[in-house]
Amino acid sequence: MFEQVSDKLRKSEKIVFVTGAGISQESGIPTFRGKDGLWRKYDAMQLATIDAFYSNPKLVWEWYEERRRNILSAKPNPGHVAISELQKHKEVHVLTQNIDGLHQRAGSKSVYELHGSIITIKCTACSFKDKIESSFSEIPPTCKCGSILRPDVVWFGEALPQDVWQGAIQQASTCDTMIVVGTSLAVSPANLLPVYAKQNGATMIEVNPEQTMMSETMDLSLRVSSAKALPEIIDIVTK
Ligand code: BJW
Ligand code: ZN
Repeated sequence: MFEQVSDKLRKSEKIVFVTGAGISQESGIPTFRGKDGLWRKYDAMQLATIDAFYSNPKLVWEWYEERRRNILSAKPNPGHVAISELQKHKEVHVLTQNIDGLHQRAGSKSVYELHGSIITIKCTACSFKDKIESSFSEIPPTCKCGSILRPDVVWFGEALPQDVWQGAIQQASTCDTMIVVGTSLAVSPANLLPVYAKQNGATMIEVNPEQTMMSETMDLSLRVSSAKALPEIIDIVTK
């Protein structure tokens, strides 16, 4: 099985990664649903919905500011770096649910941020959008138009940015191999991306120490951490 999949991987021209919080876990960024996951400690409905934001913007902003500090002090790990190395050999696209920007910092060029970015802010009323350059003098920060600013992330009940989502479907539907890394696939619609790839006959590989709801449809499941597995996968491709 492993040899068969390795051979298909070597022959693949276009490889698409779907990544989640698990790939950044070894950079010191907590996951959501794992043992030390954020949703074990915090209530998602009080922090990651627009209603929660409007009812207590200060609380939500403080939570994102703390996470942003942690993310900015984190570094890409060998898993992120391996994916960017693969670009030298194959057409590679990364469809990520992460908001941490670590794929880009590792050098990946084609990254689709399905759930937005913690490094960007947007206005709740006008079209203002910008990167956060420094810390805010007051929390919650306000826009020049007088309305409240929010992190440019996708909360529960909100649509994904449509251009990003359409691009991600296109890449997933046309890849030879899809490698699903560090995601529980518990959240829709991102968890449909492996379905699009499978429908197109792609070779499916999963990198996750735990089983997921798509495990049974995978050609190969590697039950190891991504910082360990991804450099080995790159070795196979370039051998
Ligand atoms: C390792 C590892 C290592 C560990 N190496 N692996 C009922 C009520 C209300 C809504 C819904 C409902 N049913 C369904 C919905 C829809 C909802 C949803 O899916 N909810 C489910 C939870 C039930 N989805 C939405 O609301 C989405 N929007 C939507 O559907 O819009 C419809 C719409 C259309 C048109 C108009 C309007 C609306 C939006 C989803 C937004 C998700 N947002 C969050 C937070 C925001 C960003 C942030 O603050 O960070 O995104 S939630 C959180 O989950 C975050 C993540 O991106 C996302 C996915 O999590 P991920 O990455 O899979 O992490 P984990 O922790 O779940 O898994 C980590 C994995 O790593 C584990 O498997 C580990 O084993 C593994 N691992 N160490 C490799 N070293
Ligand atoms: Zn504004």
